[in-house]
Amino acid sequence: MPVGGLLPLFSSPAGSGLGGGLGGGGGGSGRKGSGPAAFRLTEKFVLLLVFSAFITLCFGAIFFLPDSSKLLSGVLFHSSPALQPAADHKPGPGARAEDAADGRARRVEEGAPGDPAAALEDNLARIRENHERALREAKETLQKLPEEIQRDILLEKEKVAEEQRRDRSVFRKLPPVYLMPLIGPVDQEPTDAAVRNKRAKIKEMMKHAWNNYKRYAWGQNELKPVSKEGHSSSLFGNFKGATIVDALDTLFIMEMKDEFEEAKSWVEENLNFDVNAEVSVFEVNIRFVGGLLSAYYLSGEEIFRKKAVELGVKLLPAFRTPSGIPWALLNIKSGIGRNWPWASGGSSILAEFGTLHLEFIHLSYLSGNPIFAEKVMNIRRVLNNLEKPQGLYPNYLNPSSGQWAQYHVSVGGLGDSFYEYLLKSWLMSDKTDLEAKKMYFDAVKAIETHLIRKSSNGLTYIAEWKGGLLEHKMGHLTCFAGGMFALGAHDAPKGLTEHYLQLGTEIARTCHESYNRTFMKLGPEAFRFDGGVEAIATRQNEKYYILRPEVVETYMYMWRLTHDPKYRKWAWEVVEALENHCRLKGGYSGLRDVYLSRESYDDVQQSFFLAETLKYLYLIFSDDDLLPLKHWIFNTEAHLLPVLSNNIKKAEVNDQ
Ligand code: DMJ
Repeated sequence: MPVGGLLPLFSSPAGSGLGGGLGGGGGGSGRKGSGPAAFRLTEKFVLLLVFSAFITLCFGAIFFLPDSSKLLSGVLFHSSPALQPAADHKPGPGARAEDAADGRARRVEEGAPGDPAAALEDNLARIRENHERALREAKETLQKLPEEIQRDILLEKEKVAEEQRRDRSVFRKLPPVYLMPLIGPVDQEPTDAAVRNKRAKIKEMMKHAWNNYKRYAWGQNELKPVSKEGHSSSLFGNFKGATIVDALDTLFIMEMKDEFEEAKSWVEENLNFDVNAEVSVFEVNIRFVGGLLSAYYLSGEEIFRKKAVELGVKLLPAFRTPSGIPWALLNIKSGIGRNWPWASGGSSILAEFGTLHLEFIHLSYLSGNPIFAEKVMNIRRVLNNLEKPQGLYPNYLNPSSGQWAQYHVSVGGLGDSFYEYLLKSWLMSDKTDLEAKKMYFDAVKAIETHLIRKSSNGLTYIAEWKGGLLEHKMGHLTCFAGGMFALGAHDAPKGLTEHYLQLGTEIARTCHESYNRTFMKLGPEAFRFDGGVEAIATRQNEKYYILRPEVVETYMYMWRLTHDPKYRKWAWEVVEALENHCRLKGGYSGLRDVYLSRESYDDVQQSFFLAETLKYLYLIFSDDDLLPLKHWIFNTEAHLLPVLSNNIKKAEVNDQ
């Protein structure tokens, strides 16, 4: 209720979201006007709406301003006489913005907007505007008769169902598609025996992870290696087989042919999207759509294309918002979407709606239907039309108003893969998508100015920007950015190629340090550069490691682009640490605290461990002719998509 209850206050599709649910639950038209029982039900509905509006009014500010204390402290902070430029940054007690309210000496980050009061005023204006709109919509709904509300609900449901029927029929028959001759999906063994052995070891790790999943959790989403049973996170709703779909291309590349065949058979016989499931659009896109597309391009097996397009069609109703910015969550059966309730008053998240582009362009290419590309090009148009604070992209966007919500900026969680997809859109288009290129380099320039800092001992890190103040923390997720900077370096604006390669090198080093400064030699979820520490997690809830790939991802790009042997050395350290601390008889597990000398397991073998971590490690110990970067793009889940040279024209977007 708290989630759905807030939704009608935003827009008509959202209103239909709750309405659809209630209508269905209440028995729909069967009970309409059939007596006092039905009247009580609609009465309840009206009460629910009033209650929702009340809750929103009372608690809206909490959603919109979870960091309001920091903004306020920013105001005090700004008036402090003890301001110093960022270049003098010396982490230590007192460097944190939270302390500003205590009246101790503080500093404002150079390049942050000079006026936090204005930022606060902006945020408040946005809140006011959103609340007023919410109230207006609630009032309009309340003025309707109960029968009218029910009729609207039914009409909306029918409309969604009709659209879904139409979409499905369009895609039933897929056109012939020209598959480019693939370069490098399989390769020769490395000639150097030591490298060959290391690569063989990583393949053995994949076998261990796969065999245990097969033995204890076959068909489920993920494996619990301690309990030796299946695990499913709510991200996938009732979808099944996340590990199978995520692992397909790694199995192919490692030439695990029998395993690839059994995975393919499972997809043919069991992968079913006709379920009543509320899923994360982003997760399903990067893991399921991405995994199926990649398997199709590598193997040429038609079943993977068919399933990818079928799933893509199922995701289309997520875009039914006033701005076309998709919902984060979608009920695949009803086509009704909503956003995470914790996301700045029900906003959509940059890293989620900004991480659909690569897969959707390929869906249009493979289906011959431009609709997918149109959806993601519209996202880009909305973003391009918005003013960006200091050239930065905030993490939250209201899909009803098409305006930014909170001013939080991050290259880690909530923002990360949006930047990655800008660069990769440019590369995947065979360098014809100049708009993506410009957006990427403009964004990186702003990030460098406002978020990237150097610690007093010379470690470069990417901080988080909150309404103009910096939080000197870097997430494990942010570590992918080293590889991204290096990958984009070649096409950087004049004179900046070396600079971006260097930036990639420095981020890789910082992330290596975050691993090296732990007992387990595996990095924490987030590490800080304040309170006298550098690259160390200081909060208990940031000390875990869940088999994430971002650090080895950066090593992979750095290795390919520089061939500096230290990246193979560092990658091997990760292999040893995984073997020493995460490997169990029943598979691989994440760790609750990487600073302890004794393992405490989280009991989850994440599907991305097979899709990404092991794939990147394997590539580091392979020759460059296995999947050359010139011809292949890795989606954010490390699934492979070929560069669409001239063929992209066949799926060209009608970008009205
Ligand atoms: C993966 O699912 C993807 O890499 C995503 O972009 C971010 N998080 C996980 C792995 O950490």
